[in-house]
Amino acid sequence: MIAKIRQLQNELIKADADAILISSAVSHRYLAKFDNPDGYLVITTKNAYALEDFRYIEVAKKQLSEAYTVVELSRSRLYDHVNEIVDKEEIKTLLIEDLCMPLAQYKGLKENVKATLDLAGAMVNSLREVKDETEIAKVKEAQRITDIAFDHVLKMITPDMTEKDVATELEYIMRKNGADDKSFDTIAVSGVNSSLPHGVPGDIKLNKGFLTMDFGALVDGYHADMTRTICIGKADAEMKKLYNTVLSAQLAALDVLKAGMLCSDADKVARDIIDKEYKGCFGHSLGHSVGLEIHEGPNLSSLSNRILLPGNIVTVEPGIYVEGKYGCRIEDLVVIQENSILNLTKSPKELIEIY
Ligand SMILES: [Mn+2]
Repeated sequence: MIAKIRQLQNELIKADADAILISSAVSHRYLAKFDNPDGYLVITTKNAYALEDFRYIEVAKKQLSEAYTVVELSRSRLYDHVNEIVDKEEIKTLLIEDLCMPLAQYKGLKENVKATLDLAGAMVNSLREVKDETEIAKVKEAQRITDIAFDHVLKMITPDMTEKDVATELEYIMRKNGADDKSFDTIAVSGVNSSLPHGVPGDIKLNKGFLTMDFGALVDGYHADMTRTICIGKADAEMKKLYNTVLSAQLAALDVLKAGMLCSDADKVARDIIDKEYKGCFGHSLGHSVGLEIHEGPNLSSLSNRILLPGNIVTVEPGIYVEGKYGCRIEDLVVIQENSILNLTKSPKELIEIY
C-alpha cells in the first residue's frame, strides 16, 4: 500500500501538483486496499489522508493507520474536511479524478474548495497498468476459477439447455468455487446469435452451430476474462475453417507477445491472418488489459502506439463474425513478461462438438 502511495506522490511531483483527491471507487480500492465506494483519499506529495464514513471507520482505522491519517467523514461536510487538509498541507493545486467524476461534483468542489482544481487525467489508471505479484496472483486465481467453470459446463451441456441456462451455470460454478462475483455479464450465444460479439443470452434452446461463451470470475476486486467457442452438433467444413483461422490468429499473437512490443503490432499479427480470408469480419481489437476493472489500458488495438511492459495483464481474443450467420471468438488472459507471456488460461482450444 505504501509503495503505491509513494509512486503516486512521485507522479504528483512530476505534474507539479500539491495533492490529488481520490474519489473513484476503483482508485480507492487500489490505494487503500479495501472497498468504500463513498470514501475519499487525499494524497499530498508527503502525506496521505483517508476520509471514511462511520460504516467503514473501524476497518479503516485498523487497516490504514500506518499509511494514512484517518478522518471520520461526515458526508455533508466533505468540503470542510478537504479544506482542513488544504489549509494544513498548504495545498495550492489539487488534482481531481476527472475521468470518472460527475460534473455536479466537480462544480461543487470548484465552488467550495480553497485550492485550484486541476485534472489528474489517467494518473492513477496509468499506475494500475503494471501489476505487482500480489495483483497477478489474484487475477491468476480468478482465471483458475473461470477455467473450472468451463470444464464443468462442458461436461453437462446438452442441446436442450437454453443460453440463459448455460450462463447461469457458469456463474453458479464460479461462485461455488470461490469467486466473489462474476467479472461482467456472462455471454452465452448460440447459432445465428454467435455473430454478435456481445450478444445477450436468451431464453432460447441452444441453436445448432457455434456456441460462444465469454465469462470470468471476480476475486478480491480482480477480474478474469475468457472466451471459448464450441459447436452444438457437427461442424461443417466451412465452420472448421473459420474456427481454425481464429485459433491460428490467436496462437500467432500469443507466440509473439512480450514486453517491449508495440500494442498495434500485436493486433496486426492476428488481424493479418484473419484478413486474408475474412476481411471486415474482425471488428474489434485483439485485446484489452484487465485488473481491478474488466477493461483497462493499454489495449491491443491497431490504433495504440503503447509499448507493453512486464506486469501488464491482457486478453488475446481474436474473433470472426459473419453477419446473420455465425461467429467465433477464442480468448485467453496472459501476463506480459520480459521475453514471453505467462498464459493464465488453461482450458483446451481444439474445436469441441457436443451432440
Ligand atoms: Mn475480453
